[in-house]
Amino acid sequence: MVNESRTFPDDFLWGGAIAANQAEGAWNEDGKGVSIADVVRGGIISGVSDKEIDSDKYYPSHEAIDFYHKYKEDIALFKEMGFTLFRTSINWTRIFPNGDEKEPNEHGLEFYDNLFDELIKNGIEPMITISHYETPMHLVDAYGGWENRKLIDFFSRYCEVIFNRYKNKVKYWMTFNEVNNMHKIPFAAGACRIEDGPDKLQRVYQASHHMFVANAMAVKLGKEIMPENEVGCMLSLSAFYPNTCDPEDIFGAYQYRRRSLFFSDVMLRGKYPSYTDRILKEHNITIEKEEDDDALISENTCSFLAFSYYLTSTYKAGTPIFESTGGSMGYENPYLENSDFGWPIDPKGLRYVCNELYDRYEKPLFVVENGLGAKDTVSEDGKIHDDYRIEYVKKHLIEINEAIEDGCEILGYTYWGPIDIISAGSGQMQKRYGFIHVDKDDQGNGTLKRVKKDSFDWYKKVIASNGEEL
Ligand code: BGP
Repeated sequence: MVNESRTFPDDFLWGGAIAANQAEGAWNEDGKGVSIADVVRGGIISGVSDKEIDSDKYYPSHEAIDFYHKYKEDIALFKEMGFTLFRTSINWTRIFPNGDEKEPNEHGLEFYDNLFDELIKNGIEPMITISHYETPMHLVDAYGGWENRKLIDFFSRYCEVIFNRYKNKVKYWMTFNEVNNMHKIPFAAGACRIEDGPDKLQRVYQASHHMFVANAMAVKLGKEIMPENEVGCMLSLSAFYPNTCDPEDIFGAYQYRRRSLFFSDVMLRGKYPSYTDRILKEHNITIEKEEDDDALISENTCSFLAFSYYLTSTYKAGTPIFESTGGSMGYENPYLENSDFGWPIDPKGLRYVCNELYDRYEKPLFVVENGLGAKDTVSEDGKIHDDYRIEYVKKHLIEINEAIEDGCEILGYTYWGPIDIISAGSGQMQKRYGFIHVDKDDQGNGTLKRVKKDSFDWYKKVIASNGEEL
């Protein structure tokens, strides 16, 4: 049954989400250090990373859409759409350029003060990802990224500084963007150079453990410094379906799902789940822990679960579950259509995931990423008629509403990429998500001018009616 009288909770939060490295640019201004995203040609998710920055080469994060200088203009547009919340990340390297300094960079702190003040002045609450693929490069080179336990201290110091500074401006915080991507993209998610090979899983699980301890430290610091605020975790949680009703496919899909849910299990339930031991044993993994780690993790669980949802995949028996790096793109689903970029579009899957997660954790959910990356064209009238994007968002919002009716507590929705930004997967501009077009091409040429697409007015109407008019 589909609910006809759509109502969202009165306090449902509406907005958009970006990441600093995909939007800000100004990669070396005002004392900012080099982050992992800044050394990558192509996207941080799949691009080639350089050891040294080569001035002849194009690095998408270096200018991005220049949000660093244009944020006032962009926030005015977000306000016009009626955003009540805006998710972005603090770029770690603006605050601690190398990551291991004792004292933060005041210029970086000031930038985020100004950005948050501007949002708040316009009635928009900032929501912050503490680490969105922006670990300082120095922490990779000198320490090996999250494989090194020392990162827990550096991260904790960073959290301490930003919590103290912004506690009155930011209520919702998330520790690591898509932390479960440690398996798929360990460089982006965990700042470690782990290649496929016999020791891969050992290294992934050890680095993840350090991130779990760091996550718990962040929650602990959050409780001490800003008890009124919330620290959540963030995962990529597109669903996995069995490819057929063959029990091998069904149980395989279940296990594949656990590879991801393992992360939220630890951070929300506060302990390594019961299925961990067998995985560790079968893959010869030993996680080195310090004495207090387990207690810290159990006493400091996240208060909400934020996640990204774009697509669904299917699992076919025989696909390696733990050994492979990839795995987000499964087998084609004949019931679904694909986006311009080959991502299966599955609104119902979002209702499925919300229910799955709420059943499992009974903690508030936050849909902090969902959107359509498409090849937009500017029409002769100078406008962008993106009815396909409206269709995509509308269908997903209907399913969120259904999930709320099902009993799931969902705090809000931040559409991914309300303004065109560079793609994390490819580094390109042509994969556009925005309700606002930005004039820039894949080589970095363009005026950076902002133009409203048709979806802009549509989303404005949605927010104004609190989701009743879709
Ligand atoms: C998620 C990331 C984002 C983002 C989004 C869309 O994995 O958290 O940073 O960009 O995916 O991906 P893409 O930009 O590759 O289309």
